[in-house]
Amino acid sequence: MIVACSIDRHFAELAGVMLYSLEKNGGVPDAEIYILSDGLRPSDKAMLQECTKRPLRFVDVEGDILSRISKLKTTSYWSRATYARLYLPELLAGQHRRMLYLDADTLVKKSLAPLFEMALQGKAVAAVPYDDPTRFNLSLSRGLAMPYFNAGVLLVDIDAWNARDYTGRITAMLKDRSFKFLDQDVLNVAAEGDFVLLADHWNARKGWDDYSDASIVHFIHAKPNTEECVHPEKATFLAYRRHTPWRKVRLRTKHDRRIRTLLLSVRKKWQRFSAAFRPSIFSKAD
Ligand SMILES: [Mn+2]
Repeated sequence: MIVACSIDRHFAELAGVMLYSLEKNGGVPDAEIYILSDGLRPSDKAMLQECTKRPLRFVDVEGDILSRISKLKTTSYWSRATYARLYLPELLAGQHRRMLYLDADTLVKKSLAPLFEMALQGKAVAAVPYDDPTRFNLSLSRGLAMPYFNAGVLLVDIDAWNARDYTGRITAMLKDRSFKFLDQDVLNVAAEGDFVLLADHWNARKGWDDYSDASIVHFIHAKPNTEECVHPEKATFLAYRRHTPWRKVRLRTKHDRRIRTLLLSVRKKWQRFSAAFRPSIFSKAD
């Protein structure tokens, strides 16, 4: 079995703390850990490795995957790495039976063993649904009561995923139409009627009175490595963070975030600019 995560440099710190929590509380010492890396530097990888005893398996986003995702829409919070994870089951085909995908902004609080033992009834995906799926279904123009899941904790039967060509269908859909919640929307549409509903404690997002009931905490809004975050589980995050190489790094501020958004928009403009000129260079050679 596999636990996987997909990140760029910006999420390395969160992923590091998540990996520490997985080692400490996850109760699945035999699980192999895969990190899909979009531009991580050797120093980032070394720091991530310090968070866990298990050897991390890094898969760099390059070549075929990169060419498939580089044209898809990204934003400051939906990076290429969020798409790259949709390709993991293809990459891991034939090697493993089941994959638990965890967002970097999660913390493992209890044993994950039940997720690897539960029956998936032949379905490709299991995830925690939203209590009220209305707003998501509205933008997807489909039945308002249809179950809609959060994709930050995703249990995947790798063979079933590949047998139904989820990756291929998802890539085609992302090219064909636009989605408000991008990769999460597209996963929900691809998995319509084909997923198992997990109990809330596997992806405890908000509205919990007592997080001691949660098996996996998911920081969906302010991230716990920021000053503005007031999440009740931020203290747990900071306690775990002290066991990682990020222990001395200061928490991020709103100012840091504004700078990052600005840099991303400059980079995007540059990418668009250079992409506009590239075809003319190659067409001469044809
Ligand atoms: Mn998340």
